[in-house]
Amino acid sequence: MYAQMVKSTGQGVKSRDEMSAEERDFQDKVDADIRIEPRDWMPEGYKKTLIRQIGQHAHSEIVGQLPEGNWITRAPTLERKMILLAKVQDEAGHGLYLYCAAETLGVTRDEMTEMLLSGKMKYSSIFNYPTLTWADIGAVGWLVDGAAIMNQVPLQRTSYGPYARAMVRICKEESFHQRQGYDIMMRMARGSEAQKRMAQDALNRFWYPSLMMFGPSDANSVHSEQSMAWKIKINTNDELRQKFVDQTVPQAEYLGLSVPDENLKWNEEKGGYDFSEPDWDEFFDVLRGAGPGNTQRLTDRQKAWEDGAWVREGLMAHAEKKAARKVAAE
Ligand code: FAQ
Repeated sequence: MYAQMVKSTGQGVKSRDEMSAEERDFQDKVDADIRIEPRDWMPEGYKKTLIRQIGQHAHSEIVGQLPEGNWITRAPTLERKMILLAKVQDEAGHGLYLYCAAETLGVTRDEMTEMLLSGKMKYSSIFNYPTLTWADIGAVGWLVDGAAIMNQVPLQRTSYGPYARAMVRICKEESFHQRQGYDIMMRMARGSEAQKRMAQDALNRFWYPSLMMFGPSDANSVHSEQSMAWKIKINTNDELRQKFVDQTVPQAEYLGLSVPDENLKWNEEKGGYDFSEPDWDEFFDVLRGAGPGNTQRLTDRQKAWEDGAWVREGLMAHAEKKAARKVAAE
């Protein structure tokens, strides 16, 4: 049933006159910042958009474990290994809170996983880029978690209660993730010449993919207008991208690294940096499945899903047996 639900909802926002009485009441609640809870009436489009966004977000957390998990066995010290292990486990937890939040909307985790594996649901473009060196783990924490926080802090005020509540804890943990990444970068940037080169190379490769995390430019965003009217999104993609650049450039300067953008320049008038757009053709290629790591990521998720089948079957058999015993006892 979910297959038909994932279709884009970007058909423009209804005016008040076009809304039904139920839709108007719903919009009034959203406008008054009253949280929408699972049992409340909600428009089908609101539900679909939430399932798409929360599901995609959950998949991103789970797939996002792969590029970092790859480095657990190669972390340079025991302390770094423990920190990275904790971070990767946190990402699994984030995926679970988010799957649970999506399940309150009537979709199951199994359905969402099958949609991911068949390519009908997405995960964040960023996780299709490889982590080639230890400095990349620093760059992922600093830039990728930094971008994730920039996007997720406002989502703590999103209109759907279970999603907003999941975000509170996720944001706290993401702050630790960002900090540990910056700490790795600081150590490398102040290390040997070779370490500094690795740090700069990681920044060069992760800068533009991190900017892509915020989604296409506002002019090409299909869902923003409606999602913002429903307060599923609080800011536009370009607003958050600008905030991220403004926050991150001074951090790069403090590290003594240079952002790979010749057009980067402080703009006094707008009170923010002018910067180059990412290569949007590359972004859409990655979304279509042609990024450097798409095939590997989905192959890994497919294998994990198949390897875990016996656990799911065992749990189902146990639940069925328990239910049958209960019926027999009644
Ligand atoms: N990647 O109309 P819009 C993390 C798609 S969590 C892939 O602007 P929307 C933690 C979009 O789905 C990172 N697809 O879409 C971590 C739509 O296609 P559709 C994930 C993308 O939804 C750190 C189409 O393009 N965070 O990193 C992307 O209004 C380290 C048109 O775009 C979230 O998911 C993309 N980057 O805005 C874990 C946050 N951007 O679905 C491990 C919640 C756009 O119609 C290690 N999500 N698309 O086929 C959001 O805030 C929004 O969904 C946006 C996109 C802002 C991502």
